[in-house]
Amino acid sequence: MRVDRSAYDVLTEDGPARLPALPACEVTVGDWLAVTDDGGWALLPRTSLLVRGASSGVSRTQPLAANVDVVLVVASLSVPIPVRRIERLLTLAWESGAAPVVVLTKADLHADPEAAVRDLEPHAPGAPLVVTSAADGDVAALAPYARPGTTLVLLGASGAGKSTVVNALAGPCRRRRGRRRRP
Ligand SMILES: Nc1nc2c(ncn2[C@@H]2O[C@H](COP(=O)(O)OP(=O)(O)OP(=O)(O)O)[C@@H](O)[C@H]2O)c(=O)[nH]1
Ligand SMILES: [Mg+2]
Repeated sequence: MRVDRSAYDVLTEDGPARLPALPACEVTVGDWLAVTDDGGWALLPRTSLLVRGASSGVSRTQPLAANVDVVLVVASLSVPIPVRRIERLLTLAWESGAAPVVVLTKADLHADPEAAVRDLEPHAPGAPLVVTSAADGDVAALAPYARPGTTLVLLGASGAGKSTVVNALAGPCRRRRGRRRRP
């Protein structure tokens, strides 16, 4: 769940635990570890790995998240669309092994969201483009990409609307779980 220099916060069947970090081992958020009762652990194979800096040619790359199924590249329709940033994040997502989806938020603040989609389409080949207005909780267009058991990561500039999308997606899940719980 969280990686510090000296320790990892992990979630086990018995609840949260803290494991000592090993210097040479690049564990990251989303990794699955096989853990023994005495605190030993081993890193399990990954299905995907998001890495910062992989395609920009910098010498030191930094793992961001592992085992992600879908990367939501989030941008706001309330400001000019950051096309180059979206292209960069799409590259990062494709290289990770996860499936990218472009999410254009704040449709309520844009006169013609469909025109914005048409303009962006040539810059996002192979990635679905989804328009949302998450402030009023309307993220229905994301339902095909946020099925139960799917792990999502959201990338995008500060203020793009990532947390608002997460809250809109998580709200109904929390209510469903609550109803199922037994006394
Ligand atoms: N009108 C409108 N406002 C929105 C929408 N989505 C988000 N906002 C507003 O935009 C602001 C930024 O949204 P956040 O969800 O906090 O953005 P963020 O991407 O999580 O930003 P950081 O956490 O700083 O990276 C907040 O004031 C939201 O209420 C939307 O669909 N429509
Ligand atoms: Mg946020």
